[in-house]
Amino acid sequence: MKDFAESRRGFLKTTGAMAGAFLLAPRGILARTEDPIQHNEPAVPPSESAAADYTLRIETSPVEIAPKRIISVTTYNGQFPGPLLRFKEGRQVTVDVFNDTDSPEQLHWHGQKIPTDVDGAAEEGTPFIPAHGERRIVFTPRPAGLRFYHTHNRAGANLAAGQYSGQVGPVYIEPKQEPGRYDREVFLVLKEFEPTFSRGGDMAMDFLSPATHVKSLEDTGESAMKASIAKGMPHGYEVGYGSFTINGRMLGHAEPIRVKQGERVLFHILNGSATEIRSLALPGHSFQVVALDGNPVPNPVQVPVLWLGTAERISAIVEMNYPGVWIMGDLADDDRRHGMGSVVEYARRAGKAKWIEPPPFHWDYRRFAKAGVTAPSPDETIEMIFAKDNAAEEGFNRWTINGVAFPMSDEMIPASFHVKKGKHYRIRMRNASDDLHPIHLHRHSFELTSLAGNSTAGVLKDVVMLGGYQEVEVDFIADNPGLTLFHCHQQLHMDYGFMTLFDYV
Ligand SMILES: [Cu+2]
Repeated sequence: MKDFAESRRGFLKTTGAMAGAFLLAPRGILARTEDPIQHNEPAVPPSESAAADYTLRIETSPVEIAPKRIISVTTYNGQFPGPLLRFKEGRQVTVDVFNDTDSPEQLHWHGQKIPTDVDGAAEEGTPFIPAHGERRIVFTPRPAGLRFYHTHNRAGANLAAGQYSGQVGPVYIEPKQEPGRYDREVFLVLKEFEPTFSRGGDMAMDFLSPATHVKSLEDTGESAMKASIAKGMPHGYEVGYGSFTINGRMLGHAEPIRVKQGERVLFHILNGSATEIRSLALPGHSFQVVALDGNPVPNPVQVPVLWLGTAERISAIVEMNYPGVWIMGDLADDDRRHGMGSVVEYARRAGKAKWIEPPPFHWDYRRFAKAGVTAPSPDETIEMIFAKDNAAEEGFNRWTINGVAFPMSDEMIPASFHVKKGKHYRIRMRNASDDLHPIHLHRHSFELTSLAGNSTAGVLKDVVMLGGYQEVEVDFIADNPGLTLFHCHQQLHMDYGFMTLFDYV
């Protein structure tokens, strides 16, 4: 926890952002090479021999998630989460990535508008970091805000691979101006470990609002499922977990987040899960949501509970005005009891941390949107329908976009959707399955423009939760040429077909 908390005031008092990154660099990051005095100078491309700004080493390491409870996972720099990387918007960085494992790896810079050769997705043509090899990655980070990095390998049936591993770390790209006034920042990475396969198991979904189902999608999905079950097929595999952590420690086994009354703490929260949706509440407190997926929201309102789909991020300010020792935890009792929480401890307060169930609350992205505004019409609307073939792929559900499952292949696959630079596109996504999908577009941000038939505007994201039998529309400007991956971020779904490519024509 210590590595991920820092004093904002202290930070501002030091010699600047780069010096801050140096002073606060968690274990495992090489010191930055620039002199902080130089940081107003234009970025100069480093020579091949110059030292990198950061070094990441992919390696299998023991991680102690609770005293004497040690798991072995693939990590960045032997730690979980991977080190917090602080970049400055628009200032070029060099990252050396060493792969000490036996498999080629991909390191994806989630949420950044960067070129395909560094984005970190083989499907877009990014070169692999070879097994026992290395790759130097040079790019100019943007946009500002909370991003992250993670492996983009397919896991398939291998629960030690892909994002089931410990290959997740936060990125913070310093904006020119921070949204909101706060005293300090705390980064939280939510992540489960010890995955196992199970059959069935229901995903929480009734938290999403609006809850309107599309009858035709429901009819399609339900009849496909009935036909499959009638043929004697079991439900497709799902994944469950043995342990739950925040910043790699189970609830009760980390240093508490120590706060003072009246302090305003800016939490940067990342759902680093491979497959799960997470929630978070802090008894007696509310969260003022200032950014979603790193992008400032038009309407930073207070909410009692946060919900995050896989790969979503929330930046929220909590005013510490309810002294005590509290569990900030997931609403799912079982997951919280198995570790999904952190203790928040006020100064001069002691005792056992308390959990209080928050009042019922629905998660609605529209709360944070521009009131009364509708997005302008796009140049083109791209229609997509998502469907599940129950247990169709060796017991796993196979997923399709417009009837096509993305092939599991090492070959480059041609793009299915084509865009022109500078044009404004709308993707109309219709979910003919009962599962919730955290849908992600690489290398672009999108604006939420319709949620379950209700128009909205002003919320910019790179992942959106699409509820079962619901429809969502997002708009994006084609402003970053090159192959662009679009997929469900649920590892089991993306690995079994739920993926497609855009190209620029
Ligand atoms: Cu999905």
